[in-house]
Amino acid sequence: MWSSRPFMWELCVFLLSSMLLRLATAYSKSYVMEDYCDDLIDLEYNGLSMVHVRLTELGIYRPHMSCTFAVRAPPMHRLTLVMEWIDIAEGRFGYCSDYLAVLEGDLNKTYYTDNMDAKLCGQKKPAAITSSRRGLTLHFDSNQIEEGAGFSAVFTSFHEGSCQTGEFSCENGRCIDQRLKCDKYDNCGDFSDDCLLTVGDVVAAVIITSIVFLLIVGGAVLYCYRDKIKFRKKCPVIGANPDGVYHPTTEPAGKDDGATEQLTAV
Ligand SMILES: [Ca+2]
Repeated sequence: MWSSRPFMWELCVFLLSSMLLRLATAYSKSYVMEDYCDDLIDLEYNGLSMVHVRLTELGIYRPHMSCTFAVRAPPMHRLTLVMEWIDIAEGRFGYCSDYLAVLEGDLNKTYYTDNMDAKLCGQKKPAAITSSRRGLTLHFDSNQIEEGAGFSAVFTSFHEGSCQTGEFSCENGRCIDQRLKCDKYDNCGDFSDDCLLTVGDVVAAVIITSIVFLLIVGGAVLYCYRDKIKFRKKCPVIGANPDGVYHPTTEPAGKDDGATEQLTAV
């Protein structure tokens, strides 16, 4: 039991340092779209493999909003766009009063393609969207009538062919950054990089288990120590007085005095 403690400690240190290293080398970044209107996020320039974007941090988006946000993948790469959730006000008769448009290309040259819905609204998530080139652009527009919460989406850079070291091979044949595996986001577009537990979940579980283990061991040590003290009190050392304190044996006070008296009489 005691010999497992160093191992647990080393495992905790390893997992924590791995987690800190992952955090130190950022490969993903979150953006609030309304703070980056008309901006282009170049993944290669920023050293990113994934971009998480949310329309607004508020509970509801602003009326009369018009905002464009673009992402560009590194050379020889394309983009997967996965909508996490969407809540955009629908008009009557299936007409989108507010809408999100997903367009091919970056800010300078955008266009609709057949594999994308022209305008997204309502609360139904579309299937994963794949760019045919390096760029994808989001354009959001709202009127003054009614608003929703907006949307949250994930852009992921990928390439096809042979995956290199440090890349994860998706079941759909795409290669993505290995670090995107088990990060709770569907980066492959087919969920094949998903896991039941994320890296953060595993680290948290190990830390909690270690704390519980140390508490149990510490409690057991304290319990035994307390029992040891009780035992000593119940079973005093042989030769000790009932008060538990040992006193050196001394002759009765009057014995020496009597001997002295006899010698004096002689
Ligand atoms: Ca993922």
